[in-house]
Amino acid sequence: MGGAYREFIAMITVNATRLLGRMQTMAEIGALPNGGVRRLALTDEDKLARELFIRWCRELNLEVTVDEMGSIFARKRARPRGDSLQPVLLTGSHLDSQPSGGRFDGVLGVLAALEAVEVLIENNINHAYDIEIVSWTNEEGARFAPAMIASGVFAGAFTLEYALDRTDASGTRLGDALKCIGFAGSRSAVYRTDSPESPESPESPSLPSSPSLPSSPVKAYIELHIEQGPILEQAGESIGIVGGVQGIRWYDVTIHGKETHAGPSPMAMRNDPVPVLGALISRLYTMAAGFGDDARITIGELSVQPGSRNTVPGTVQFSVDIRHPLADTLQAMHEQVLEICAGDGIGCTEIWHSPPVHFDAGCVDAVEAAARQLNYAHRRMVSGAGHDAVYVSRVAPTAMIFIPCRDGISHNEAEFARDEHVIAGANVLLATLLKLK
Ligand code: HGY
Ligand code: MN
Ligand code: MN
Repeated sequence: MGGAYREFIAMITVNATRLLGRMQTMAEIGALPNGGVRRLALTDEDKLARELFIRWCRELNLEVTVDEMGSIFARKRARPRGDSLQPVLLTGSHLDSQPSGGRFDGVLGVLAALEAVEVLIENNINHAYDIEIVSWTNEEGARFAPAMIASGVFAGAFTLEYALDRTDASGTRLGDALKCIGFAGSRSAVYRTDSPESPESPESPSLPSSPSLPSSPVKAYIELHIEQGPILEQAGESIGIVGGVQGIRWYDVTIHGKETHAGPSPMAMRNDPVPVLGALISRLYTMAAGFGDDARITIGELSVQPGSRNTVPGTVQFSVDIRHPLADTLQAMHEQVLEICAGDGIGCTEIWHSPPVHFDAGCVDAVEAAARQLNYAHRRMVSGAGHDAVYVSRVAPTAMIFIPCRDGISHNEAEFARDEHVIAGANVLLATLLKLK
């Protein structure tokens, strides 16, 4: 590749107006009154977001397929086009959100990938590998636990059957919700480089009718995401070179009591689970604090049955999310959760374990070289949040790119990233793909 062409390539940047415009259009789907979004996985809002993304992909003549977990893939063939499928450069993130989520979480990675591909098309840039954009189903785990379940199936961490059988709070199966929104695709959801052709299921009208593509070797996976924490903003840096993700473990805890009237029964005669809840929560938070500044604990779901103010509860249920960058420490925390949440009338089930991961050094270096080439202030860091890149890194060289978000706030309607950082992240993604192509 001649010097002049190399310079031309190095100068290419994304179309800021187009990317920011698409981010805004996508944010209108499931928009909430305070600037956030509610697009829980496989709801009608998620369906609308999926269909909008597919429309944009097909306007670029990308080959769109949907897999058995409903993840959407949009492929740009290598240029010059080989006569068979080339190894693929995979890039993307997710479109589903938290119940009152932000409009950047996940969407940034999907739409920046779309923008990068459009820049390659309009500049007729050659690339030896096919480039495929992916929007993973149910990254958040807010409706169907665990999180990152579709990329988990892709990487063999979960069986397809297990994933399709997950149910939400109302008892709806993930597999049935997929069918209900017309995204039960039939491209293999499990990453295999030799998967046979699997025609899209004709009965799902909203599925793209293009021929399905067997998966092909993934040369690399690069995901752009907001940091969802305060580090980059506090340091005044624009780009995070993400070398890994901390470990996560999730539990469901149930405390059994006995329903009775709130009035007549003397306190000593009650079997009230709420005082037990108070003691457990205090011990769990004290435990986490004992593991230092890198330890995390969150109780995000809490429910009381039957949920009447003048009935002593029969049961109390709550979720526990613990995190730590070090596997051994996370294991020690895990053992203490089980010890604390043991006892008569207390049930504790671990429902998810995502060990800490370290990304591929070559991919991480490529991201750093791209940030340096574009003169963005940057730093290497570990992600506190889980991402689909965690599971994809089990089967393909992987790295992530972060941009700052205001006050480190995310999973909150106030989530916000500055235009200049959105564009910086997309430019680093484009430059990284150009280095890997
Ligand atoms: O839980 C997480 O860290 C991610 O947002 N699913
Ligand atoms: Mn996310
Ligand atoms: Mn999230």
